[in-house]
Order: sequence, then structure tokens, then C-alpha cells
Amino acid sequence: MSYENIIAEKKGNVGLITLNRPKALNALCDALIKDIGAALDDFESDEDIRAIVITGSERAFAAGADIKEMADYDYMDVYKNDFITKGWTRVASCRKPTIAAVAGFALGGGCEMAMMCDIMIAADTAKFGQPEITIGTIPGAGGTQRLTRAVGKAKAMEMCLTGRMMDAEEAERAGLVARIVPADSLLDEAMQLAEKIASFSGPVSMKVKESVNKAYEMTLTEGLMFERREFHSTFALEDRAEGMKAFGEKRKPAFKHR
Ligand code: CO8
Repeated sequence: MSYENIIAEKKGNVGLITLNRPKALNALCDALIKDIGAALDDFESDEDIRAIVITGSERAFAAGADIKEMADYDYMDVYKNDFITKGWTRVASCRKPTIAAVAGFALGGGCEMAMMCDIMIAADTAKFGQPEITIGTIPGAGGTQRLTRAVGKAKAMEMCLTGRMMDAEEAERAGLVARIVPADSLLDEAMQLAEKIASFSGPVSMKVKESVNKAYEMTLTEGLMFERREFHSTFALEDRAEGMKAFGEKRKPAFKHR
């Protein structure tokens, strides 16, 4: 399928979304958010796709929500439409594993979208920030919440209150990104990671994702119980039987994703 603001491609068992509004540093306008939603719907319903990579350009993953589009909205415009929560939460609600491959600016809604992904890989050029305060507003898609959980209160508070950007090294030290790679190998590294995930059982990786994400929502006791029940449920999968049998037979498992 072709889109106006993104490029969506199926590469084997991986879905690749490239944000593509270079003139606006991939600012996340309403139409782009809708394009991402449609591409994710397509990837989610495609049985062959088992991991998704979202990336931007060398200069910017995304420089935030589209400020020019938002500039004339009033309170009732954003409140009535719940400014535009449905589209913005689509990345977070994706059930298949997602990887954000970030080079250049990931600011405001761009940083928030990257944080909605399950794993973030940063190019050495990446810069993360929540600069909303500099334009008279606050983060609205997780910047005060996911950033705080990822890097702790002190850094999150400093970034949201001053708009200061974090470079890739600081982001890795703080736990925001899984690892840093040279900018020219960012996409290759992200695709290799996605292919690795896609080589395992699809339903099992979905269960891993759901269980890890519950750690943010539940008490330890509830989370451990959720995990245990999900673990039990893998014993209903053909892939669990195949995985353990293959181990005993010293061969690679042939997962059927069921
Ligand atoms: N929105 C619209 N256009 C943008 C944006 C943006 N966020 N960022 C950059 N652009 C445009 C610029 O206007 C410029 O366009 P033009 O050439 O037509 O003037 C073009 O992209 C290139 O940008 P610059 O010339 O500014 O490039 P620089 O290299 O000088 O600077 C920066 C790069 C530092 C990234 C700078 O562009 C900048 O500060 N951008 C804005 C960053 C920002 O404030 N982001 C936060 C936006 S608010 C937000 O994201 C809230 C999300 C809430 C979501 C809630 C949903 C429920």
C-alpha cells in the first residue's frame, strides 16, 4: 500500500515504516499519524509479519507533533476530539513487537512515539527531548509518563521543565535506548534485530511483549501471576512443543507460529 507521509514495506517477516516528511523533519501531522495507523493495521493483520521497525531520516526520527497544524487549535478543538488520541496511541497498542530506529532529532511527539515502541536503537547522532515547554505546552503522548519510567524522575523532570536534549550516549546510560550504533548502520542493525525476533514463534513474542508491558501497569504480585499464567498458556502452543522437542533432538526448531 502507498501512503503520502510514510513508506511502508514488507521485508520478509518484518514490516518497515519510514516516516517521510523530510521538509518538516518528519513532524507528525494528523495525516502522518493516520498513515502510521493504517500501516500498523496492515502489518498486524498480516500473518507473515512478526516484528515492525519504525524509523525516520538521518536528520530526524521526528521533530514532534506538527506545530504549524496545531497552532490555531483552541481548547474545544483538542478537547472535543481528544486531540487525536486514537491515532497517537496506535503505536503503543500494536500487539506485535516494535523497534524504533532513531537517528537525529526525536523531539516532543517524536520522542513519545519512539518510547511507545518496545525497543529503541539509537544512531550516535540521536537527540531526544521534550521541548513542549518552549512553545507553551506540555508533552501529551507520554513524555511525562514513559520518559519518567524509563530514565527516572530527576532527568525526566529536567528535560520536561527545560526542553534540554539528551544525546545518544546519555540516553543509553539512562536506560532510554537499548544500544547505540553508528548512524550508517542504524537500519541494518534494527532490521537484523527485527529479523531475529521474527525468527521465533510469533504468539510467544506477543506474550513476551504483553508480559513485560504489564510490569508498568501492575503490582509485582499481580505481574508475576500474569507472567505465570502466560507461561502456562505457552503449553497450549504447537511452537512450545516443537521448541522443546528440537532442543532434545539438537536441531533448530521449525516454528509454525501457532
Ligand atoms: N512542526 C512543524 N514543522 C516543523 C517542526 C514541527 N514540530 N519541526 C521542524 N519543522 C519544520 C521547520 O518549521 C522548518 O520548516 P521551514 O523550512 O518551512 O521553515 C523545517 O522543519 C526544518 O526545521 P528547522 O529549519 O527549524 O531546522 P533546524 O535544524 O534549524 O532545527 C529543530 C531543528 C531543533 C528540530 C527545530 O526544527 C525545532 O525546534 N523543531 C520543533 C521541535 C519541537 O518543539 N517539538 C515539539 C512539538 S510539540 C509536540 O510534539 C507535542 C506532542 C503532543 C502529542 C499529543 C497527542 C495526543
